[in-house]
Amino acid sequence: MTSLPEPSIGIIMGSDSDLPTMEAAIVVCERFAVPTEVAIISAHRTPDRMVSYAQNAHGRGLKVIIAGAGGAAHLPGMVAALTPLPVIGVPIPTRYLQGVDSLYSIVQMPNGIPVATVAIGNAHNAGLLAIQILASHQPDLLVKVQCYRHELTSKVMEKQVDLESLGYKEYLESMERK
Ligand code: RP5
Repeated sequence: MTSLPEPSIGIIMGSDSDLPTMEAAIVVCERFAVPTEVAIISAHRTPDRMVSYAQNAHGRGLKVIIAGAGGAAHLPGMVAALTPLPVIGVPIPTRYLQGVDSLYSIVQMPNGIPVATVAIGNAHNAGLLAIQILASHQPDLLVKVQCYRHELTSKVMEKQVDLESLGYKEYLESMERK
């Protein structure tokens, strides 16, 4: 019998309505073949579940927690208060305040209990940061991160070549067609 790999990264969110935003973090972890677990955990609607998850996370082998929440967005900060693991907060865009509320709530942590906060809606960067935290002590993963950075550089340089050959007007038109 083959057992599933133990998850290293916990990706949690306050509601299933956060999943479309948080999907980008899951996709990044899949790209780097790092096992994750995904869970809906609400600081307000399932407070006992949040406490239990956060307190047991390191004992279960998780290394990093990514927590997305919108509005009052207490989940990342409360989880950070309950676990010694690094917590990365993703401010979820909201209907009326566009996620500025989520951002301010998540980023304003008191001394002693940090949450590494990414830009509003940028679960992709949260996934990458979690991968980089793991990679700091996993040489194979560090090489993958370096390859990813090379890919980013190559893409920019390809664009530069196109910009120079097409001129900016045609380049803009080609962007609009994409
Ligand atoms: C927060 O409230 C969740 O993280 C979500 O972003 C927001 C709205 O939740 P739903 O009403 O869509 O379940 O706790």
